[in-house]
Amino acid sequence: MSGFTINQQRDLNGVPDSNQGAPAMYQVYGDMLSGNCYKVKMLMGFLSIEHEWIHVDVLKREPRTDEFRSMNANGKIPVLKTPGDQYLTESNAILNYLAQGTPFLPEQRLARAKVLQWQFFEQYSHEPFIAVARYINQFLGLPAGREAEYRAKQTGGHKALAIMEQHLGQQQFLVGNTVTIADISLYAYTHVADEGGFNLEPYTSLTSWIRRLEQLPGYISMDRANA
Ligand SMILES: N[C@@H](CCC(=O)N[C@@H](CS)C(=O)NCC(=O)O)C(=O)O
Repeated sequence: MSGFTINQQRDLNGVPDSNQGAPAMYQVYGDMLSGNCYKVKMLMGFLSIEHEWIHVDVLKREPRTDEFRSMNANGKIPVLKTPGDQYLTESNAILNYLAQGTPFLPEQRLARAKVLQWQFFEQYSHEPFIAVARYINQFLGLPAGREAEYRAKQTGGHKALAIMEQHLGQQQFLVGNTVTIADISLYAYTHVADEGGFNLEPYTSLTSWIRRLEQLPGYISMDRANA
């Protein structure tokens, strides 16, 4: 018999830890312009999780205020406040927390590890290129002082897109043939990669996957008006 017992019933404050019948509402601090925040909204849409969205303007640098840092010392959105008044940061950690016990997070060990594999890929090999190029181009207006940085992001971004394209040529979703939070993590910045100067047209399997996700029931598009 294993020496491990895992209590999945209560959170760190002893509050029942489940998406079903939670007594209080989740609160999300975020900005829909941010792909990292949008990931959380997208999953909540698919799972019909009731929540309050508290807009924190990323372009006005609101996450950097002392008040905000009392919730996330790292000064970044998204932040999830749980019904037990715990603050959870890091978009992919939030997705794992919310998806627990749902089809968006497989229980089987290897499948679950593959979800994490893609989420770590997203944070290290995808987002730092595609999201940053998008930010420089779309939100800063490609200032001359950051043009070299913007150009340098293109190679890494295309490398990440090519890896996804190759994989999605073989299967419908990133992990197996049903949608998981790995797809949500990668969809967030991929579907707006053109705003970072990445032409997605040559990536035909990738663009089919994008359309496939957009047809799922509960899909919410990335728009501040949808927060
Ligand atoms: N690894 C973090 C990254 C979070 C992050 O970089 N958030 C950005 C918006 S996408 C932010 O809050 N930036 C505010 C700032 O740096 O002033 C996650 O996945 O949640």
